[in-house]
Amino acid sequence: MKNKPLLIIGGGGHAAALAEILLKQNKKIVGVVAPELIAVGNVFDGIELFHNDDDILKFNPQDVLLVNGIGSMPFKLLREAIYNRFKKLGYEFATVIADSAIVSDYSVIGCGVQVMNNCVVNCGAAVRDNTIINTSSSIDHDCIIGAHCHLAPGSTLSGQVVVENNVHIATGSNVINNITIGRNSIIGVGANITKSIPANSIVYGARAIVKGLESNDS
Ligand code: JB3
Repeated sequence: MKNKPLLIIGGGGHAAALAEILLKQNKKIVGVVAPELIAVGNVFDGIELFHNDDDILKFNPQDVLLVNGIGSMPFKLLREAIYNRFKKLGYEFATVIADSAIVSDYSVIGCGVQVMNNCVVNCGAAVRDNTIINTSSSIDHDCIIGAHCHLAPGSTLSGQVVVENNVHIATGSNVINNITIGRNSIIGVGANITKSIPANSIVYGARAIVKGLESNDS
């Protein structure tokens, strides 16, 4: 499965960062799928552009792997929706691990996970489906990161941290060991987390202040 040609969904900054990682690995990218290319630079030069997600259906699910190049920000549900739509249609998502990342042989990386440049995923850690471990983030031993999460650049998790599904950890946040961050929570930029966070919370400030979000549990 590993060497199938790739279709990148999305044409923005996140997709471009993924494309560069994949091109450096000599992966074959047969198309970018986006209403418009807004990434700066010419990383997509020479790659066919498809404007509509339905164009993906022209490809047999057995013949390609998809790369979810839609980024992930709080309250934005498109990335997960696209992942679920095409999984249901029988497509597989590539797991992307940058050459500059250090990922333990004793970690478990789920389907469609993206470990970007200069990350560390340590021994015993697990990262579930469609999660982004973004640039220079560090996940230490025995952490469990749920599905559809985004650890934004420079996030640092000590050992045995549990992050449930659909959590956004913003740039430069730090989480001490043995903490649980409940599902759907948002950890604001630069927050230092020293106590477990209930589901549906929003946390902000270097000295973490916790408030409840409207519960969006379905
Ligand atoms: O935090 C970091 C380091 N990066 C952020 C990333 C994780 O998420 C970044 O700052 C952005 O917040 C976001 O990156 P993304 O998704 O690349 O954002 P943007 O640069 O706005 O690009 C969005 C791309 O998705 C554009 O090419 C849009 O045309 C495309 N797009 C929008 N709706 C879509 C759809 N593409 C497809 N295939 N289908 C859609 O429905």
